[in-house]
Amino acid sequence: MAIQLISNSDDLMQMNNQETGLEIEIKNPPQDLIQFIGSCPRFIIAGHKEPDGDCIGSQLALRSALERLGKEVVLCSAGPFKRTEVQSYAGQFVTIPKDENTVDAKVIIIDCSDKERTGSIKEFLDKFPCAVIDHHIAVNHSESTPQQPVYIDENSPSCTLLVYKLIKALNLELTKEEATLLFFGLSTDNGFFRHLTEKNSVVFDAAKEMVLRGEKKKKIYNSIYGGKSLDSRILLGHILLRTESYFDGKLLLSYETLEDFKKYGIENRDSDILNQLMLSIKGVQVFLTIRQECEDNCAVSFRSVDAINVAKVASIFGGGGHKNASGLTMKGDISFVKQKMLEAFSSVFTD
Ligand SMILES: [Mn+2]
Repeated sequence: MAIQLISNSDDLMQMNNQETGLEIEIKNPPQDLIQFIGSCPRFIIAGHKEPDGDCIGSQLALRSALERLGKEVVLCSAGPFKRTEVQSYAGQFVTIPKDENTVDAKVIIIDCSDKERTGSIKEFLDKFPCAVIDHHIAVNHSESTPQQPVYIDENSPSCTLLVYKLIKALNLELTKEEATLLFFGLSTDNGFFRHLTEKNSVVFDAAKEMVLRGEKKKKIYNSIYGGKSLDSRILLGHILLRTESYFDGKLLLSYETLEDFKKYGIENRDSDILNQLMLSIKGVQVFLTIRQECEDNCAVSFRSVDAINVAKVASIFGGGGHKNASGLTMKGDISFVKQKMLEAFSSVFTD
């Protein structure tokens, strides 16, 4: 038994679940999207810049399904493919496709609802009718229409789960390759099932099918968590040693300097293991990393546990993401950004 939520509000969602103890239902694909796919023989499937396993897994699995329906598909990404687990897929993507591959094409954007997040390919994508499939909290997305179908469900733990539902809605059975790619994306975004709750049994039902049909799970686990460099562990050491504690240990903060960035690059970042280590500390509710990526700009990443909604804090500064995982960029150096972040969180922890 499940309830269909009619509100996008996180707070209402939590209240409903606390009161009823029922499942969160993941939305089904809108008919607009099914028709959008049916009406066109050629698609450009694009994702966000700096793609992760969920983005790549969704794009590749959807391409496979659309090709089985007889469509021509080209995969676009602005890159860079820095994460170790996605590097082997880079050769299947282009930045801008050849003209002959885009005649009368339609675009499907995956794992981001803000076109800016597609990076350098945004202007190219703007020339085509465009659908969106995403699971991030979208502040200003439009209603689904036949010209611009929108399939967004922030309750979905991964974009691959929405692609899974779409493949089903297209009356296709998963192939082994699709099941593997969908599981790869699902387990990337939910930290190999660490971030789910007992309310997510619907997710396990989908995962069960992916597991039964796909590759060995140990292989997928190793492709996500193995293959790291020694430098990535040394960088982790630097970041751990700089950790500062605020609000009686409820918020931990650390930072990566411009020197770290130049020396180790983003390919040696391993945010997943860093966040996991910090959030496992007793009493910690928020972990915040500030990364100075150029002289006057920092990227900030938030992770939280339980009720703290870090997407709300990120949105104050024009950022976004999920309730327990969000981020933003801000002009300024580390000490300036740190000050702004502590001010923002002081109201969270003193309310
Ligand atoms: Mn995702």
